[in-house]
Amino acid sequence: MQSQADGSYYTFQEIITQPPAWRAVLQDADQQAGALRSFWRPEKTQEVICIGCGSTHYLARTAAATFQGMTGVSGKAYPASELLLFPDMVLSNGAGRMLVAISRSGETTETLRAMETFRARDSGPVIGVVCYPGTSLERITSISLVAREAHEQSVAQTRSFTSMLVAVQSLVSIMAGQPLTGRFCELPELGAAIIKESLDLAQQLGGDAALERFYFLGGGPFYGLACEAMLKMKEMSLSYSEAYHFLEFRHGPMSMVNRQTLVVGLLSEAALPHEIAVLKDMRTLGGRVLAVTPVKVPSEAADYQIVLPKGLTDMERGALYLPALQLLAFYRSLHNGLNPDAPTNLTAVVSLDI
Ligand code: F1P
Repeated sequence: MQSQADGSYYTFQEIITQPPAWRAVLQDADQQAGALRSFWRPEKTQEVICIGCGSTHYLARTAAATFQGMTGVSGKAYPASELLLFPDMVLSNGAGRMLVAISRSGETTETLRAMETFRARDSGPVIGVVCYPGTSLERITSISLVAREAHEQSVAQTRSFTSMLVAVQSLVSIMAGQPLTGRFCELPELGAAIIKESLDLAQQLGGDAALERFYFLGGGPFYGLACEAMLKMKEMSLSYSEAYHFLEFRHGPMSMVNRQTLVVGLLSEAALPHEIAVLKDMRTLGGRVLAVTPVKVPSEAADYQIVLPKGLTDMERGALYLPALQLLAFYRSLHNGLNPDAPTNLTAVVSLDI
């Protein structure tokens, strides 16, 4: 059972109020659909480059996979600093690029300078995804999606991350010529139900003193989300946590699996049997397994499972994986005697003199 004290943390409040922020994003994206579409010229666009820093770099990874998966146009993701410091490694010769710059604050120096680097070399559109209106980022973009209800007091991104994810998915749907209708638009209701369902399990595992290591596995559009879940665990709770692609985990990292390990699988529909096989192997090695999954998996593959609602594609379901994993990090932070609202050594925005 949750205690009243949980609700006194900004982080907890931001995690549980994600669904209304997603609803606002869906409404705004729908209103901007015509304008957003006017920047999409598939016949002229050879590549979509997605950038961000930290959490938003991981979001960029999911964004790039989603762009390519839904439009067929090449999607690549980089930390903003790579575009800034190694532009020749990021921008190949030839025209036809679009840049998607993602930043909660819209003020992270590396992201702004990287956008200027792109602008100086390429005439393609620059699309911004951000949580505050009127930022420095917006001034460099051709058009921006603002997740206006997703701003946060906390340093660690939770509500902002999933809201910008929904913004990116809306953007890709619009550009792929798919109207924002159907099950995708029910994400807010589905998310509220998942948060309610997963609270107790997240609290139980977050507070489990027998667990010492956390591994997050995901592939395709879910690799970026696995990285984000890993980062939440580190930032909030200073715990040992890593993220891998599912099948990569067998190539070395699984030597770390023991009885003190929780392996969290973010399962896809596309690769489900292969991912289930990895989880079974990890249980055989003595690890404990939490599966966040689009369909129920056999009990040999998972000690715990959060089964996500049906009717969404791998490209649409992403936001539903994260609330339980954010809560896991929140409760691990409390278990470790830390303040989840004030992660060690971190500030909300990294401003550099460059
Ligand atoms: C991104 C960032 C992350 C970091 C932390 C605070 O800023 O600095 O790198 O992990 O969560 O935010 P932004 O460009 O998205 O505002």
